[in-house]
Amino acid sequence: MSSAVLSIGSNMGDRLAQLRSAVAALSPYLTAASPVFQTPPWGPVEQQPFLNAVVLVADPTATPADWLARAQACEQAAGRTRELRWGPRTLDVDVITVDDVRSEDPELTLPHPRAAERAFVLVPWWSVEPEAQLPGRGSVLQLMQALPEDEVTAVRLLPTAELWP
Ligand code: A4P
Ligand code: MG
Repeated sequence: MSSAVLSIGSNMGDRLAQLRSAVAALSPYLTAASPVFQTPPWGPVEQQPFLNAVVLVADPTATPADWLARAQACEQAAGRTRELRWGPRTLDVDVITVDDVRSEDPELTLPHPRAAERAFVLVPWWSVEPEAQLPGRGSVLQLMQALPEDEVTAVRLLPTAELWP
């Protein structure tokens, strides 16, 4: 069995519709989806707030490369163009983990190298899987508690925006 954790985010256009498009495309593999959170932009680029969520997916035959290809297919379907690193995007789908796989490959680094520092990944992930572990880094709850409190509280639940079922 191959199980993956994917982070989905959008800060351009109809953000919620784009998250829903990713969930629809991944629905054959979906086992759970977090609520939607509004999150301040992370990183050096000044830009609009994001909507973020985390989805759990499983497929007995999928390789890590298959999950990356499926993530990128979702981005392309949402009209994603790659202009600026860390810049605004209609849809970003990052592979956070695939089982316990560890990889330094720049094409697919696992776990995602910045996941442990990102409240916009950890808070939604913890909310859908409270016992989750980030391979090599420990529990998602502890990683979340290690972040500055204001970064965690800035990740705001959008109560009316269910993604799934
Ligand atoms: N790549 C390597 N490992 C992975 C992985 N685990 N998952 C490679 C996905 N891709 C991986 O990614 C660049 C290359 O990374 C790909 O070719 C892939 O082979 P990209 O998605 O094309 O470029 P990017 O998204 O601009 O860069 P990067 O480094 O992925 O940025 P991030 O980390 O995705 O950050 N703030 C909030 N609040 N919420 C957000 O969702 N997102 C970003 C983007 C910045 N700030 C944000 C958010
Ligand atoms: Mg990305």
